[in-house]
Amino acid sequence: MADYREMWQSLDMDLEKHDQLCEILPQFYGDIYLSQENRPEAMNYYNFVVSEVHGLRIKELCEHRKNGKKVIGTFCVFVPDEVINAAGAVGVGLCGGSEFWEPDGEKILPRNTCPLVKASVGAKISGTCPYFQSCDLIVGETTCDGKKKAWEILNEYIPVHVMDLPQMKREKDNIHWQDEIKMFIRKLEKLTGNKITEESLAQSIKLINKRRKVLARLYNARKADKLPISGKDALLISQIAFYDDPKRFIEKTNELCDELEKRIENGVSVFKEGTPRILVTGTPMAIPNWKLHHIIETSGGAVVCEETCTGSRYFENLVDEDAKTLDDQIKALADRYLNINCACFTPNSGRIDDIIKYYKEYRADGVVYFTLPFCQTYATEFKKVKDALDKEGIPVIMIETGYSLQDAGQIKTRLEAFFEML
Ligand code: BJ8
Repeated sequence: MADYREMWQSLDMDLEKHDQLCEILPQFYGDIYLSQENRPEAMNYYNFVVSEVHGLRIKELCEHRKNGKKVIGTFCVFVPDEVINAAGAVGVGLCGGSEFWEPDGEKILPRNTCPLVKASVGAKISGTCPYFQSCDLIVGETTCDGKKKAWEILNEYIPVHVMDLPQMKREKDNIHWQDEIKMFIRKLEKLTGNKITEESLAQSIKLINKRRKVLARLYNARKADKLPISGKDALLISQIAFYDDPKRFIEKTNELCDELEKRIENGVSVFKEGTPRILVTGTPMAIPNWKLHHIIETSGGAVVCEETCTGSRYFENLVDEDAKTLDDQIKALADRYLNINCACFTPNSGRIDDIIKYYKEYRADGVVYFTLPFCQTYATEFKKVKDALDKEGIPVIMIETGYSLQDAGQIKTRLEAFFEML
């Protein structure tokens, strides 16, 4: 990597500690990703993005800021990127997926907090995440209790705007979410000095829909009998979508999809015939959390789809592009976003329907239900999901695991036994 120390210093980072993080990542990535055989050529772009994760992309963000653009950090797929983009700002996903940040998070949060929350807070207070350091504003949301309370603490370090996400999906909740989107628009207009117009919002809706479409195209390739790409690689691409420049991401991912579709035509697969096809469902996997996919794909399984926020929930359903007035566009945004089936909603039966639908569409053989420790909503929802899957005769196993690799052996043993049964 080029020398970015001056840039990191200007972002007020803890350079010594950050060096420790930079030492771990290449080895970790190499072991998990570069060890795979027969990867699509076009994965080189994503390898490059990861190798420059704290370099080139941060340099781009610094340049945007020099040119007067604002950088907005988000933690949840309910926060509408369309609004950020329409305000002429740049959005970056900030969820922490590394064990490295947990001890710092634990300095101010209870230990029995979800690792995603601990790592996200730890990334900020340790001054080792250049994305956090580049943000002018971060946007929280009222989803789980852990996140909700974390915003109050993070607000001591960086300005936070919280969107009040309803927990039910009635008409009045839709109206409430439209109001929240309006408040978010006003907040960003004030911060950026740019007015969000029907034109700018229409353009952004089209752009973000395009990103959804290319991810849907990628996932479509995973429905093939012969899998042209590993689940691990697909997960990485979804994770990168959260912080890469949207236009470039769309272009590069379309190139990759061209290659995948050719592979399907030619019957090229990255797995040997008969490998059990696995649908993963549950909590999001923030970069660089590749643990479960790696274990599955080195224990005799192949991940064909993720019903998660770093998977289908991020790209399914488009925003209606025909909405003309600002009010209609806001309504179209609320309609699309409130279709996301997160376990923080009650009831959340739409998620069960999605799991069954994807299980069939991707021709999966079994379901791995993933939950991060202390995520009560997803852990509790397992009962309802399992009952429904049992009724359908769909095999499911629950894996609750955090970021540490200590339990990897034990998970591997359980998964091997599960795959054998399929
Ligand atoms: S829409 S899944 S991104 S809230 S932080 S709820 S894992 S205890 S992330 Fe999420 Fe939005 Fe829902 Fe998706 Fe559990 Fe952890 Fe909370 Fe989490």
